[in-house]
Amino acid sequence: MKKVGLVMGSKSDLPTVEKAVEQLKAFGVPVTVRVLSAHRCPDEARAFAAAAREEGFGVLIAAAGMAAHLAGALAANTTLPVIGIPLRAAGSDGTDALLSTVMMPSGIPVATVAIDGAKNAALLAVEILAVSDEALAEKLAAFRAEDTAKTLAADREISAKYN
Ligand code: RP5
Repeated sequence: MKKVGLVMGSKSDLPTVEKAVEQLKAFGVPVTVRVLSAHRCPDEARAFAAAAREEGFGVLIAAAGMAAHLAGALAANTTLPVIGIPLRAAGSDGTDALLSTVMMPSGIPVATVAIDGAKNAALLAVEILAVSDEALAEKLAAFRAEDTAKTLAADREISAKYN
């Protein structure tokens, strides 16, 4: 199976990014986790993205806060799909990172999830890999069915209490 490369701009991003790592591991998807900043170590970030396809990655996820150029900088150096997670950061509600991540110029796409949307980033990465992996697609279907069952159980509980 292709690997997911999960890159964060700073170690301070880890508490949010860990949710994506956990979700990928729950699906049995191999993940490599790195700290690579578009601003503080641009050469290393570029090299990681440029070598990613050859090294067996199928999708990259980039999480960054503030002037969040990481996802775009990785996307500029690979034709693998790149998913951006804009993050809240100290003194920022995340809207700066959201716009920095989502507003890519034409030709270099970044699939951007919600602010702090680490779980959805992982699920989107799994969906991309599942396009060519039937076993993974079956796991996704089971995950959705479980989610539906939980919501309907909550509906029964709330309906019994209030209706
Ligand atoms: C971004 O700046 C990082 O992704 C992080 O969200 C933010 C702050 O980084 P630190 O100053 O905490 O290292 O590049």
